[in-house]
Amino acid sequence: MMLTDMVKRLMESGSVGIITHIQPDGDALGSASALGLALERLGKKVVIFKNDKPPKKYSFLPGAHLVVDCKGPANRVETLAVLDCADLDRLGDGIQHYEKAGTVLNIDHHISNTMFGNMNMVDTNAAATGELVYQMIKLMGIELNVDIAECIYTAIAADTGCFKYDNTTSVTHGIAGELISIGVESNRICSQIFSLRTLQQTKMLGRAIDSIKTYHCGRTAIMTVTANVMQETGCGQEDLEGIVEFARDIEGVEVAALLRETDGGDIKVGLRSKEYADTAAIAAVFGGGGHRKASGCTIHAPMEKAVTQLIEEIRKSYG
Ligand SMILES: [Mn+2]
Repeated sequence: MMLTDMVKRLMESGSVGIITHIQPDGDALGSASALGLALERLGKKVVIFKNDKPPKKYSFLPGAHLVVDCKGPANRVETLAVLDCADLDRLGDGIQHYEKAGTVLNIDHHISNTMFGNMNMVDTNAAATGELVYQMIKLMGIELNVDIAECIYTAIAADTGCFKYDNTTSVTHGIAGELISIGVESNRICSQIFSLRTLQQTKMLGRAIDSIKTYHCGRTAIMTVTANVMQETGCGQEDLEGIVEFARDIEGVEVAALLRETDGGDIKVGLRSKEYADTAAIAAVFGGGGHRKASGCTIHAPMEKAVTQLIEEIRKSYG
């Protein structure tokens, strides 16, 4: 499938719905807003179906006037663009719009995508779905304005860790360069989505860093956060985003993990590696998964036992 065919389909559609995955991230939200604003400029009737509450740090994104709750009534749209969503489970309550839609366009960059669309464009070389949306908007012949550029920039910056992760290519930088020349303030967006923390989140970061223990001659770093600490700091799960990277970034560390005790007593684990270790394989032992350098799983055991089990699997992964 070519993006040109998808763009042709969108140009022929009077009404277009846009939806992304549950627990939306910057790529999902930025891509949806960018495509929505572009289609609006073409005179299309556009709605963005909001799936879950977006993280507050993305509330600056333009295009809020297009957003409706995905739990609302499913009015049939001629074409539904599903963005950054690997499979239908990830649509949550949005599945009703998928079932009612005329043509479904599946636009994504996850290797695990199940090709659920009538038209599928899954490009695993794209650093972000935002790169694909950028290309689509170009094919529509729309001149980018600052609002659309900001959405695309946010999408790409979010999925590349502000151009640090190894999915970042010369294409990524090329697009980013053009967006900056249009007027995107790169420093403001990158600070907003990666550095900005509430006081509570900063206190939590302190507690998590304080908990770090290293194993395997310093190659493994483990952070633990108990349900008690969550309560004391007043933090929720979303407040822990990115914290594990402080453990990974320690000199000499290859694998880092953050273990969080849930109210139910299970342990949620986030794993990161620096260069070579396959954290997806480690997570898979516990029924989880993800990417090579970033993955997650749940361990059904008390904290101490979970740590013991996890460091044993991490040790095995060093061979
Ligand atoms: Mn993405």
